[in-house]
Amino acid sequence: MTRLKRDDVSGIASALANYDAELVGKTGCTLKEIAAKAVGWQRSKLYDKRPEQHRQVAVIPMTCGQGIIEGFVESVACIITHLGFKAFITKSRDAGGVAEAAQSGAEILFMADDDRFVAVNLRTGKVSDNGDATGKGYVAGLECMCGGLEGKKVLVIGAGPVGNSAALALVQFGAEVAVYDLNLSSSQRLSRKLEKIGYCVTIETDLESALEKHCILVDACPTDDLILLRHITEDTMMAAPGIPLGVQAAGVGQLSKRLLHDPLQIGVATMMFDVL
Ligand code: 2YG
Repeated sequence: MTRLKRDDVSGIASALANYDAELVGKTGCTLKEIAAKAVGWQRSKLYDKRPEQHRQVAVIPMTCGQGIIEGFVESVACIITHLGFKAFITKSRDAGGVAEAAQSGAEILFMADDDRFVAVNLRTGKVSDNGDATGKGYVAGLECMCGGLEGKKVLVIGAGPVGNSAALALVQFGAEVAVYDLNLSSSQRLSRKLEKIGYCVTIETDLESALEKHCILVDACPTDDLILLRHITEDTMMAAPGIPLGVQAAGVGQLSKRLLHDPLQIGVATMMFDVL
């Protein structure tokens, strides 16, 4: 589980409108449309039934473990507000923040300690975990960017919570999925899990050869400089939820509009729709 740093989140709030415009340029969809698609909303539902504005969303700072990340709750609240919901940051932290949120009539809570980042719907009991939401949110964005994934070969790099969620979303979009993880047993666990629900996932044991065979990539691992310039062709499309970004700097320019990567936006937006 990668822990964000202050610098990872410091620019999110001020650049959100530009980020969304960039998303539309890459995928044809807004952040809201990608998040809604990730949780199975038809586009019409998004525009027919505007998400109730009165839904109060409380974002609660948590001081446990390694403590507060400066700018984290502010970024989360800003992303939620950008989607059209009413979000506020509780004055109190930890249990006091939960109590303040409940007493102020908040229906949805967002909070993160060092192990879990969750959204909770107090009314329905629905919970969304950031890892799960990030995986399916990025795949929804990739599906828009690729103009569909039916029958396309996609390589998932990293079989952690994000990679598992991404692999499931990919097979549900009809993609042919392969997975690579440094730890073979993680790949085997992912493959067995999807096999149980009727999907076949190829296990790649060598990253170099896997990258030669795939041009649509989901980088769901916390390793930088994994994807080098020589791995990138004009057909490469990449969804990169992993932090830090796994693409070598020169490769980022090469990929330009065919790379999805952000520290929080897609994951938080998907969590919001996941608990509605
Ligand atoms: O309330 C706070 O400011 C802190 N307790 C937040 C701590 C968050 C720790 N977790 C992470 O930094 C990441 N797992 C968040 C999600 C990264 C996006 N994939």
